[in-house]
Amino acid sequence: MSEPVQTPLTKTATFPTRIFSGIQPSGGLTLGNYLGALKRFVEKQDEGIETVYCLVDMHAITVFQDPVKLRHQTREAAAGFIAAGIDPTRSILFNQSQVTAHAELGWIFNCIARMGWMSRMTQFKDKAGKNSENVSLGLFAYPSLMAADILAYKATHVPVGEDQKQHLELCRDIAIKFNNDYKVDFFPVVEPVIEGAATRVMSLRDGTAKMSKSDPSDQSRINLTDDADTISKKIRKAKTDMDPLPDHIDGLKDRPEAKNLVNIYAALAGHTPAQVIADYAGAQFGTFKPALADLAVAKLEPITTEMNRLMKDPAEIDRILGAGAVRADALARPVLEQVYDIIGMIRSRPV
Ligand code: AQP
Repeated sequence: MSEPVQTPLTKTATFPTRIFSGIQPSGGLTLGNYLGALKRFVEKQDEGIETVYCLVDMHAITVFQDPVKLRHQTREAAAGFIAAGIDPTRSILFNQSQVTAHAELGWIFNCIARMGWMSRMTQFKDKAGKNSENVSLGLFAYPSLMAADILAYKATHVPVGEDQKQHLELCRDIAIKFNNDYKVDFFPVVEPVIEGAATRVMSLRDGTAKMSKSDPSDQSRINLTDDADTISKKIRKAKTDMDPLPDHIDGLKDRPEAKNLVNIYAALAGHTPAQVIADYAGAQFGTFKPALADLAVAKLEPITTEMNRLMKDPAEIDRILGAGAVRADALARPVLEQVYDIIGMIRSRPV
């Protein structure tokens, strides 16, 4: 069966096409991160587009991270990127805190973004819950640092999962306001790239909640570090309803758990959900779940095995991230220096 059609990227008028995206090392990578983001990152790299990928460790600390675990998770995420197909000689791969332009531009964008814009961010509301007085200021300012991540590279396209759409709209608003305030055509207005059958992978325990690395229940997600047996067990135990799969895609409406498993199957197989339904029309979950488990193991096991191999040499991972940071800095620093000039900061330190 054929792969779902990929939409060609629309070229912006004055800016060359450049992709930027990132993932927080706030836990282990999940199947959601893989299908919604990482798989797309690899595709864009393989299409020959200039790609800059970042482990956003400064975003991760908007919620407290144990320092030992954060270092481990950052290396593990880097291993996940490489194991999934990111080639650090073709893509730039680094961790955010090694390129200080992100934090510097993030501050400038804190002075561009409006409180009202930030207050409307649903991810902040979801993460802060009823505790908004007690969460970090960084969590509130998260989208403005994210805009800095992207715009420090004048990136034009950002592959992400569905949940990041609102943050990217804010990034566009920041670029437009900066350009208008300073009467320049300096920052591109970025395009989100939200593609594939699994732009929003849901929890295996609740088809209405996003699969997330920080969900307290490990059963809710598939981690890229899970072994074959664990993946199979989690899929077989995934919450579903009692009905067989429908014979038409419309039959998945109001069946969030069934829809989620079909979407995961489609994304892993490179099919559309309609093709999966055509193949499994009328099948019971007793048939569909083992097929999905086998497919998930076949696709994920090679990645897990390679991650484990890479994690045996943490110094090599650090070297790759350091080399990526040098390349990233060479792109971001001149952009930032121009921003300082545009906004009227004196830059007179002897070099
Ligand atoms: N469930 C998901 N389905 C599809 N895409 C997803 N992404 C995350 N979860 C899903 C995409 O992965 C990229 C990196 O996300 P992130 O780690 O920066 O932040 P997040 O979206 O907040 O991911 P988590 O797993 O939920 O992290 P925590 O629990 O730390 O908040 C993004 O492109 C995102 O869309």
